[in-house]
Amino acid sequence: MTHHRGSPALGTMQNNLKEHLYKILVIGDLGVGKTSIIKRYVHQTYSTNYRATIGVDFALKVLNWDSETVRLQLWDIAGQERFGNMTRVYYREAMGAFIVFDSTRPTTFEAVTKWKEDLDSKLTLANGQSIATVLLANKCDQGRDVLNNNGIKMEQFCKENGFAGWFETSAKENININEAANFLVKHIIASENDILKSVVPDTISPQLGSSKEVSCSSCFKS
Ligand SMILES: Nc1nc2c(ncn2[C@@H]2O[C@H](COP(=O)(O)OP(=O)(O)O)[C@@H](O)[C@H]2O)c(=O)[nH]1
Ligand SMILES: [Mg+2]
Repeated sequence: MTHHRGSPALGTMQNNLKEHLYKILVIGDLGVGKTSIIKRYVHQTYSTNYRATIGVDFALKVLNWDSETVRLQLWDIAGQERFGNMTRVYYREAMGAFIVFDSTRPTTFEAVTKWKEDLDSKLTLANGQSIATVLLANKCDQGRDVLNNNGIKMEQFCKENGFAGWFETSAKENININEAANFLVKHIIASENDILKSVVPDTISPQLGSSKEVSCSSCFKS
């Protein structure tokens, strides 16, 4: 039986270039520079007074990544920082996060673990891992009291608390923001590959009598 079908719509044809869209959360205490970092990264601007609009704000950054396109959807928060936590709905489907503190204000560093715990308790990847998270010590142009005085080795702190790494940044002087973002994207892509590996085994061996069906096996039924 043959169906006569019209030619496939050109618009539905896939090109070879892969596109990635990643939701990235930017969290941390009030005034640490979350909005400033996003504005610097996405719009190349800096201002000393961003009005705290209540709610959630988005900014989109497009990167060329090894001949592929990576779109980063950066989620800013405003007005909810004082609660020190966010709803699951806000975190949903994020693939990466920046947790920001102000390197001149110790209390904002103390809040970092609280933010990390909130994030990890409400969001995990399909393989049960937490999402790629990078710690930012912002306002490094103003000083690094927190880093100098608390006696904590940051590498150690990152390891113990599940951060992929950390950067000293300045939204004001444009220091390390692109570097931190590239680092995060690298880790997001790695975690995405991990998920794919855990979902699609390298070799598909039929298991007789297995009650567990690999959901994809139906693709191979004739
Ligand atoms: N010196 C300095 N000030 C900054 C930096 N980033 C942000 N700020 C200032 O810190 C204040 C709070 O920044 P904002 O982005 O609104 O913080 P948010 O509440 O985390 O979004 C503003 O006055 C910013 O101009 C930075 O890298 N260096
Ligand atoms: Mg803000």
